[in-house]
Amino acid sequence: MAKDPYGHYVDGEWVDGEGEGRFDSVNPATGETLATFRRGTPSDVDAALAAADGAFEEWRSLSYIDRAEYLWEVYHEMRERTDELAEIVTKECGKEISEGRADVVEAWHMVEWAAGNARHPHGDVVPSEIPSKDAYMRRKPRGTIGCITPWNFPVAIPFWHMAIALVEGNVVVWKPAEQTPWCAQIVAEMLDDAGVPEGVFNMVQGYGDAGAAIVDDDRVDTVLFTGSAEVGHEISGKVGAEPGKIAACEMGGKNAVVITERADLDVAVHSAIMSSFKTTGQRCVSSERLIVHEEVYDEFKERFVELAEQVAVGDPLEESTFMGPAIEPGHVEKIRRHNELAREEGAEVLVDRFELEDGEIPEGHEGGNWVGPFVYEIEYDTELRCLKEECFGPHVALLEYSGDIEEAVEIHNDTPYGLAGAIISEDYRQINYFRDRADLGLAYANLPCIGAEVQLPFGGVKKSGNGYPSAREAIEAVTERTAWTMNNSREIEMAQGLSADITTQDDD
Ligand code: UN1
Repeated sequence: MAKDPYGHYVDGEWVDGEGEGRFDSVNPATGETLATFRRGTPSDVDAALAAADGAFEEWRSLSYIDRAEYLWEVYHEMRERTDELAEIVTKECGKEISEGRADVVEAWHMVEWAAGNARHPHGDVVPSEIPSKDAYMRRKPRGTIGCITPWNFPVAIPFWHMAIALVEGNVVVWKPAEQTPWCAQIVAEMLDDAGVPEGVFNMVQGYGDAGAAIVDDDRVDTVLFTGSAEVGHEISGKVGAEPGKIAACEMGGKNAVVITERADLDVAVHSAIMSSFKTTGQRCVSSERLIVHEEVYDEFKERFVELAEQVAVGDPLEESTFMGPAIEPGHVEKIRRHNELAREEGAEVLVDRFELEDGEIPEGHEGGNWVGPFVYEIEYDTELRCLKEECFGPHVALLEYSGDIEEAVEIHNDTPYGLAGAIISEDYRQINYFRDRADLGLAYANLPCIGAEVQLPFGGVKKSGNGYPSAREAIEAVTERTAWTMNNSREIEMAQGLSADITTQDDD
């Protein structure tokens, strides 16, 4: 069994790897070290890829249903350990405990979906012009899938990638986020407990150099990446230049909630607070813009500001906490820079809880990465960087608009991103206009713009991604389709009226 400092999981073994480097898992709410891990190197990735390569033929030759059996084992273990794992998620990434639990629940939902899907039809029967021809779609696994996952959903997102990749017959090399290696260790232990055959699943702990070694290697057929736009665009640029290789990337957003003159303001305030501050704004679907119609602007602003002043920041293990800490000190600095940028660009600051009051920081948590809501209003201008650049924190702009829903959607679409968004309105025409014209992959009405369920496709447009990192659409990224046609007759007959006669010179 693995011991501190924890290592990697390669070819069915817990290994130390080649590197001397170590790194710690740190509780963001206290600054306390939770465990120490070995930092993987490109040569550890090389060993993991060799193991994966060697395991592929045998794994792909199992049936979908047999492969899924291993995932059902993971499902049962994870479900039974929900509360224990929820606490670990919360300790390691700082999300308050209901979010820690939701992360684990989302993970076993994804496993349930992928393993259950093994018994569902895979593909279509397609008609042919020729009655004696059968045509249908089949799928083949692509081979080795490199998975690179973020810290903010340290259990759920790895399973978005890996559950589907494995059931579809692929082998996996996974590089988890360096901020949440403890969660990754437990995910690897669960796959080991399930008896997944050697080499089918491999994990290398570490930083970006280990991730880059996965992306660069020719043995990797698909890279599944969820994380920052900066890294994701680098990956998709690199992989795009390599024929036959695919990168499915899900990145950030500069998401918005549109609140029209027909909004129910109770729903609006509730949705906006959840969208902006849940997970301390550290979801890729979190909202950093609230686009509010002038007729309801003042009332919405008053109510939103009042609540933003009061939301409970504190110990994430307490049920009464709404917002836990930011992930790491460097991220607090990033949030500070975004708050300053908004100020420099002329923001009228309405709530500034960036530096929390002494009494707000729970006892024994002085070493945590504390940061509270920052709310500002600013006149919409397409030149403003603060309305385009993702902060990934509890940082949100109020923008007043006048006119029709068309005006709101124009402001909504004026960012390079397009991941998630919501409209709050009682008018179905406004709602449908938003649904059809807002540039995004996940659209909500009269709801927060967070909290997607696993059976829906998840992913965005524009700079947010190419739309298939999870659920149904991930299957596209980890399989190849074969359009299969078989002739049941002894005669060869062609579609499109194409002649099948072979004429020879003697025929003249
Ligand atoms: C993310 O924001 O990084 O839709 C992932 C949600 C979650 C997943 C979010 N199911 O909020």
